[in-house]
Parts: sequence; C-alpha cells; structure tokens
Amino acid sequence: MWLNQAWLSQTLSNRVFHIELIGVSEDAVSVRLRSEIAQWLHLPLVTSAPQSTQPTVTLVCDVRSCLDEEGFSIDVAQDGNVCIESSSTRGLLYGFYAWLRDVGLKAEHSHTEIPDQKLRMINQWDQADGSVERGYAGESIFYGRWGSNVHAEFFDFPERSAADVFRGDISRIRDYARFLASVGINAISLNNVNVRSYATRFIVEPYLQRIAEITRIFSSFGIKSFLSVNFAAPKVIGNLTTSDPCDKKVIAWWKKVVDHIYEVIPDFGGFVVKADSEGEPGPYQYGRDHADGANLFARVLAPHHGIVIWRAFVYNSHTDWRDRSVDRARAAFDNFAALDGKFDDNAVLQVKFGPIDFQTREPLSPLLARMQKTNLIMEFEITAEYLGHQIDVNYVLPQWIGMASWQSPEGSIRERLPRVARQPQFTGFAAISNVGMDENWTGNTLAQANLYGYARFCWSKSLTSQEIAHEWVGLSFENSTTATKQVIESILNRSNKAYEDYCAPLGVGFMVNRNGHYGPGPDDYEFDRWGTYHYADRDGVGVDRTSATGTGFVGQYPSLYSSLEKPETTPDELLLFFHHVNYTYRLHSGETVIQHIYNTHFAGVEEVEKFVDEWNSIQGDIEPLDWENVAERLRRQKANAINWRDQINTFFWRLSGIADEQGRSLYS
Ligand code: GCW
Repeated sequence: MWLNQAWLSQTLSNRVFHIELIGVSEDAVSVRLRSEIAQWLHLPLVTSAPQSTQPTVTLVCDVRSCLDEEGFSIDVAQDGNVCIESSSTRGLLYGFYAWLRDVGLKAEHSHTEIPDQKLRMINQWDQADGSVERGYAGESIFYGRWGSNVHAEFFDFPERSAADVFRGDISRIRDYARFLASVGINAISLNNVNVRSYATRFIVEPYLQRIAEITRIFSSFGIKSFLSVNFAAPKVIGNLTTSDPCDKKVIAWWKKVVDHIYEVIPDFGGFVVKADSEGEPGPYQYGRDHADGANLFARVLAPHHGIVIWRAFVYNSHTDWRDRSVDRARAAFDNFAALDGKFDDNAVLQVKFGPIDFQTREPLSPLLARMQKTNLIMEFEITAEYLGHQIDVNYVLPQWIGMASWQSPEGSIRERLPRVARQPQFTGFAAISNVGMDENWTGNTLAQANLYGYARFCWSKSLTSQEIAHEWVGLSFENSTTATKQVIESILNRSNKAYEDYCAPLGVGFMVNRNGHYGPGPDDYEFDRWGTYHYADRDGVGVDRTSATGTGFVGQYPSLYSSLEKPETTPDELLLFFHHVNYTYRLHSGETVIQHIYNTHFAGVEEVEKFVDEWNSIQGDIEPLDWENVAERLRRQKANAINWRDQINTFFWRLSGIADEQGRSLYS
C-alpha cells in the first residue's frame, strides 16, 4: 500500500507543519492529524504560526468555510508554502492525504475537492473464526487469533473468552484505517453479513468492548464503524421465543442492546442486515415484510443518529430449474419495489449493482433505476469472488464506472442516488473488501488497485479508470521508470476485458466452477437450485427475459430501457443475459454468436500470454518481491485462462456442432 512510513518520513522531513483550528474543538480526527504528522516526521508540530525558511504546510480548519463538510481546498503558493483548508477536521484529513498523494505523484497543485458519494463504505466479510467469506488474501485482520487452529478451538471449547476471538494486532488495523482514510472512505462494517457463531454476540458484552477498541481506531481516521447483525439474535442470544420485528419484547430487546452500544461507542454508525437470504433468518418467517424488518432497527437507532443498512440481496435460493417462470434476476425488484417510500428516513437499502451476483457482465439492477423515495446504496464486490480470486489480474474499475454511469430520467445512476433519497446524506456506495493477513494485503499485489480504485471511484465521478490506474501505479511503483509504470498500467487497463473474454460469454454469467467460484464449470449450476441458468442447447443459448415471451424481467426497467426487449437493440455484451438466440445469430459486430465465443476465448488467452511477456520485461525495475508475486499469479492465471478457453469452447462445439471458422483446436 502506498502510504508507508519510510516514504512519508523521507518525503516530508523537510517541511514544517502547522495546524489552526478556528471555531472547532479538538476531536479524535484532529488528535490523529497532529499525532500522524508528528509520528511520521519524528518532529513536533509547530503550534504557532511558523517563522521558518523551510516550506510550510498549514492546515486550517475553519467552521466558517463554505466548503462542503468533507470537502477541502489545497493552495500551493509560488514559494512552495501550502495551505490546506476545510470546515471540518475530517475534510482536513482528506485534504492532507490528497496533498500527500499529489506529492507522491510529483504533481503538487492547487485544487478544491468535494466528494461525490456521501457514504463511501467498505463491508468486511470477516468472521469470528478468522476466516473471510470469499476472502483471497489470507485470514481476517480483525479476528481469529489462533490462525488455522481456530475452527477446532471454537467447536471444541465454545466457552472461549472474548479476547480469544480478536487478533489483537492493532497496528495492522491502524495501517488499514489510514489507507482507507487516505482515499476518503468514511464508513466500514466490521463483520460478515452472514452473522454466525461468536459474531452474533459482537453487539453485547464482553465482545462489544473489543469491538469498541477497533472502532476507536477507525474513528480517529474519520471512519464510522457498523456491525452486521443476525436478525434472529433476540432468539439466539436474547432468550426470547421470537425475533418477530413487530413483537414488543423483541423491539425492547433491540432497544436495550442499541442503547448500550452507544454508551460504549458514542459515534457508532449502525447496523448492516442480510435477512431472508441464502438461509439467513428474516421478517418473512413471521409474515412481516422487509420494511417492518428494517424499520425496527431504524427506530431503535434513530435517537442515537444511527442508521440501518438493509440488503436487497433477497432471492429464492431453492429454485427448481425445471420451472422457467422463476427468474432470480427479478428477485430484488419483486421483493422491494412495492416497499418504496415505506422505509424510515434513517433506513438505507443496499442493492448489488446488477440483478444477479457480481458477474463479469450484468445489466444495472432495475431497483436502482426505479425506486423513487428510498435511500439507496449501490453495492460492489472488491474481493474477486467471480473475477479471478486475486490470482488472475483483473482491474475492475472499467466495469464499475460503466455500471454507475447507466442513465436514468434523474441522471446517471450515481447522480440519481441522492436525488431520489429521503435523506441524501444516507446514500452512496459500499463494497466488500479484498484485504487479509497476506504480507501484501491483497494476495496479488495488483489487486490493491481495485481497493484504491473503488475509493477513488466513490470520491470522484469524473476520474476515468485509466486515470485511477495511473495514480495507483505512480504511487505504488514510484521508483520504477516511466516505461515500467506504463507496462503495469497497460496490463491493468486491459485485464478486465481479457478476463471477461475467457469467461462466460455475452453476459450469460455463472459458467463458473461451483466449488469456490474459480475456473470454469459450464454446467455446474445448470441443474442446481441457485437460479443461475444459461439454457444452452444444441441450437442456442441465453435467457429470455423479455416481457413478450420471457420472464418479464425487462419490464422492471423504466421505459428508457425498452431497447432491451429486442435482441437487435440489445448491446452485444448483454445479449445472452436478455435473450435466448441461435448460435448463428449475428451480433452487431458482424460475428455469429458461436464465432464470437470462439474468438473471444482464444483472444483472452493470447492477452494473458502477452501479460506474462510484458511482466517478464520489467523484471529488475520493481521490487523483487512484488515482481515475483505477480509473476507467480500470472503463471496460474495463464493455466486458468487456458482451462476456461478449452472448456467453454468445447462445451459449445459439442452442443452446436459448428466448427471454428479459423480451424483452431476444439476438443471433441
Ligand atoms: O455471491 C454471494 C456469495 C456469498 C455472499 C452473498 C451475499 C456473504 O457467494 O458468499 O454471502 O453473495 O452477498 O450475501
């Protein structure tokens, strides 16, 4: 990660720092700012206006400033003196790191910034046993003190004390918090949305005290902490006979729990809830709807200014593949559209960007385009569950930026969120983190670019994916030559397309190995209960989701998207998401579907072979450990890409009997 102490000490040691707080009292963030600067520089801060010949950096926090609370301005004078100004200490913190980034990129300049999305959140899927659901970078940085023995320990000795559940490595958490703050993240949920075992008790003593220690670190970096809660907690840990959200005893139980949390953590953010989904408990069990469920939490959190973030990832995960009328893509809309306007002001609905589940290519979730009176968060998955497990290089910003740019009558989707909200400050983006205990945080060093990039994408609506990659590479490989940096940037910028090329074609999704979601498994989910089908037969492939002859999913969109009803007016890359077509159907590109499948799968592998060569060409110009890490990952990526190519091509060749026009190897 780019903000390391050696770099900072070296870069900043010739500056003098001065902080002025005007009309603002000291808070955790200002204490952090002072101590960070002192610690990095090994120099005390200057307390009064400096009289120095060295360039001065003055940080002014002035409540009278008319900048947005989180915004800042940086003024770089001719003489090298810098003034960073904000109306809040948090804004100052962001301004300080933005200036550091400019220094790191050797591009110091005056500018003013206001973040685009209000909530810029990270979701951890870390579990109390130290594992991370869909984590590909080692164990949790928060939990699981006994490493790999922890599972046995848990189940054999359920009386383990609170201290045993927490890793206790505060410095790693602090580094993580600093990194997140440096790119403007302002909220984090600390545990997995599937709340199991000890995590159900994080909301009560004695676990809460340890959670509080973690939250204090994040608070000092201006980041609000949230906890995921188990909807059934009143029954599981509260000794009640029900968890019905409308039951008075249940409401009283949650109120007591929440009141106590705020005694211990006064700036606690609130709860994240996954309910009635993939086996988790929820309001449907009691004949209630999801507004009843969410509002229960909203009301007990409201007196403390907390919010509840309720996930819209609710679907029937016990589908009969024989029944074509059930379409998982419809689920979020079917479960939530009728509840528009029924959620309290401090309840927020968190919606995955696409209607299925973070595939390489999906259309926008229609819920995000249709809700009119609801606070919404758009959800992304940084951890590369379906995107190569941080083995394959896959810089995913092009996809995310594309998703947030879908148009609606109220502007692009990212602009729409605050415009249709009950409370615009409770809207934004959330994404599942990709970090763990691995030395380089993210398994593949290049996967750091997605974490960095996600935060920059939250902050700015104008940065392109290439600009973000340029920043990340510049900061992470600052000692390398420009040519080397260009090689790394080029690999990143081509990686998302390459990955999509060798995976499931044209938006059909889920041809993934069901055992962990890495590598191909064209029929692994086809006759299964998860509702993720491609319907490939001897004539054609794809899901008919039209209103005329299909599942009616297209009808969930505003009329703006009516072009998706017909294959001729559907973008090629989403054709098989919306339509079942013959293999000989001709795309706008002029290729037939089958030839497109063959061509992209050969092209994807060729691109990965180029990545390998290009990476080899920069050996010696980056840190050996980083070079070796990515080289090793690329070797595995190449094997994976070949596997995808051969299995997908063979799968379609066997079904269709149509040979490759170019006569390349397909297997019978
Ligand atoms: O994609 C699925 C993942 C689950 C995850 C779920 C969710 C946390 O395979 O591992 O559970 O999404 O988003 O809740």
